[in-house]
Amino acid sequence: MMGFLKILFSNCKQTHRIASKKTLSQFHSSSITLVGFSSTRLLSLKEQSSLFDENDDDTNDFQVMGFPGGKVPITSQMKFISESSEKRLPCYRVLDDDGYPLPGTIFEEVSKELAIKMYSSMVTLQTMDTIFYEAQRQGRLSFYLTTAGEEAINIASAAALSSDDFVLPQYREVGVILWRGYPLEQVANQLFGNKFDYGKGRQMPCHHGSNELNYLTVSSPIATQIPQAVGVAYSLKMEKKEACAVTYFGDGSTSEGDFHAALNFAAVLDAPVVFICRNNGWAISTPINQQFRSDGIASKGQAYGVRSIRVDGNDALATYSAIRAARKMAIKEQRPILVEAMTYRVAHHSTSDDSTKYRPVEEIEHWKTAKSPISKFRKYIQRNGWWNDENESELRRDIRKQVLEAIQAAEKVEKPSLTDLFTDVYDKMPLNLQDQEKSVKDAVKRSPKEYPSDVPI
Ligand SMILES: Cc1ncc(C[n+]2csc(CCOP(=O)(O)OP(=O)(O)O)c2C)c(N)n1
Ligand SMILES: [Mg+2]
Repeated sequence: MMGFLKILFSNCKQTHRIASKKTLSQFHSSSITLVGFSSTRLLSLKEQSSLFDENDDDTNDFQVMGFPGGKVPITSQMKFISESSEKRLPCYRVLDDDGYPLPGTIFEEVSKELAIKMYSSMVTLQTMDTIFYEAQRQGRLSFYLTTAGEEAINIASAAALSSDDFVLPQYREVGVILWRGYPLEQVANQLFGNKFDYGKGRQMPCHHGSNELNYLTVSSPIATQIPQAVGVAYSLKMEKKEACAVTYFGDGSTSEGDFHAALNFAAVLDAPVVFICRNNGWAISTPINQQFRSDGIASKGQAYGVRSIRVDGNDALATYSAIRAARKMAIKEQRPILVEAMTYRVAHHSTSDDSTKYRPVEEIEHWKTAKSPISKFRKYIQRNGWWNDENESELRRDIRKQVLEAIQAAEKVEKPSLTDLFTDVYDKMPLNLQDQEKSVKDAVKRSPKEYPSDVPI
């Protein structure tokens, strides 16, 4: 190995001395021999000119070398890049746990009106989650997933976006669609899969979506939305729109190849997309140290050429400020931005999970109480004189009533018809689907007791 490096380095000197007298093609072949690339490799004109840059090492002999992709400093030292930096990436925070701004912090000011809207929406999300979770435990819903502990990421990020931006969510961001105007009644219709559900009962509960609100329907397979968001962003770029694509995903999703392909595509296409990773520490029962050995997610951005930030996702003001800045850069500079929002999933993964089986109850309690994003933001608005205990009880009473009414109404609505299973994919239903529809309906007629009586045929 050392012998090979020696040859490589001495070749480098030789090449440099004769480079200025050579033609472009001759220069290519000597450089390519030097770095061990195949001489048949095709180079773009841009790459060729960087290879043929006579100023490469004019000033400092042998210190800089033009390779495909740009100039690289040359070193005689064999030095491996460390697998980790000494210090972990810092996490941007505005408010301390008591809701006081940190000394010297710079953040986007929010008006009283916006702050109250953000706070009320976080409480709505929390109240709604509690009631729907209980409804599932009572057997009224088949499945539910809460956003508990992640209310600030949901609401503050949504508040920082414009309604023209396209959102491609995972499943723990119902607060984003609520912020955009999706009514509580519609949340309930989707959960019960009734005939008013936009998806006509064909998706699992918690798979919300709305064309009107530029919120693409949640997909169950993890991470598929991430490369799709890059495609959406690229189309916005081609249409020269003043908008970006925003995609949400969890820490676990970054173990999928889709995450990596998406970051790379976004970087090389200069796509205006904001990647928001909710690093909540867990992918169901798998902790983050079994997902990756890097310093979280933000550190990966640089490897792909994507500007990145780590932010305290339990701090509504920090999240709002970071996403506002990210959106602005994504659109103005036409580039992707990666935001890693640090948080903790306070609830079980879903109603199919019991998280006390794999993590200490005290840890959950600590995040639920001392680190609650809702309490922190409440302290801030209360200190500003924008909120008081009376407002609080009135808000909670009112939201509870609205959610209960939405549940009761949605539960009574008829289910979508069996025919809806076969529609909406093709403009004209193909013969094989017509056959399948007939065979399902015949089966129901033959054994009516085997089929739910509340689904119209
Ligand atoms: C391709 C794929 N693999 C596995 C699953 C099962 N699954 C559903 S959620 C989940 C964990 C995802 O964790 P993370 O992305 O961190 O999101 P969080 O639930 O923590 O918000 C897994 C493995 C899936 N839905 N799709
Ligand atoms: Mg997670």
